[in-house]
Amino acid sequence: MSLISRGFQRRREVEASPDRVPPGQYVTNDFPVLSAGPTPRISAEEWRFRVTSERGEETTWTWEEFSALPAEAVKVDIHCVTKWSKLDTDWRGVSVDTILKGVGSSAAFATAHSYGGYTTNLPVVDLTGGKAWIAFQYGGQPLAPEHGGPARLLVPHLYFWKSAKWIHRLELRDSDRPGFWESLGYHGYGDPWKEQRYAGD
Ligand SMILES: Nc1nc2c(c(=O)[nH]1)N[C@H]1C(S)=C(S)[C@@H](COP(=O)(O)O)O[C@H]1N2
Ligand SMILES: [Mo]
Repeated sequence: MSLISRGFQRRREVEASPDRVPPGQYVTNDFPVLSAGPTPRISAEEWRFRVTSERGEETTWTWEEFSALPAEAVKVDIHCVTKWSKLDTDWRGVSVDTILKGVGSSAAFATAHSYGGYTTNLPVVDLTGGKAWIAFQYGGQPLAPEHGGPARLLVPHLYFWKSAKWIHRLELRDSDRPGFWESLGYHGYGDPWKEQRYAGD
């Protein structure tokens, strides 16, 4: 019974917004947790976020300093390579533009490093221009540890594996370098509208 009604609901949502659901994706109302390892538990006191430039210069924010940065509400659709999409997710975060404002860099690539060792690579142009955030709230609540709290990268226009949970460092680089999933065969860029799931797609 519940299976049937859930199926109907899903189909209705997909039909209501075909322009918002990339090929091969289905809409879910759940918020699945996908983590390649255990959930790191990082307190606000020990949390640090740093940006390192291609010249090795380092900028570090404590939680207090990060919390003082201008933040914005973000409502976006997210798309996981395992084929679920979730529409109108509500976040609060600091734009990566804000983060990079004081950092002198002309690097073309970035690697996001997480507490726990996860990494993922992105072009800097996909992190700037209002396209990416360091998100610290979801649904009006502090971001739960399972979903990347205290703070995670949010890059909704790419598959969600690019949105590194428990982000610890943004490494700005002159050259691209595959991250964790990218080294294991996932696509280097990951555009859900082009179904760039695996290398070669
Ligand atoms: N640090 C870290 N970030 C990560 C992952 C991970 O395993 N570790 N998984 C990625 C993948 S594959 C997805 S789909 C999303 C899942 O985010 P969620 O658990 O909040 O749904 O986080 C991404 N960011
Ligand atoms: Mo994923």
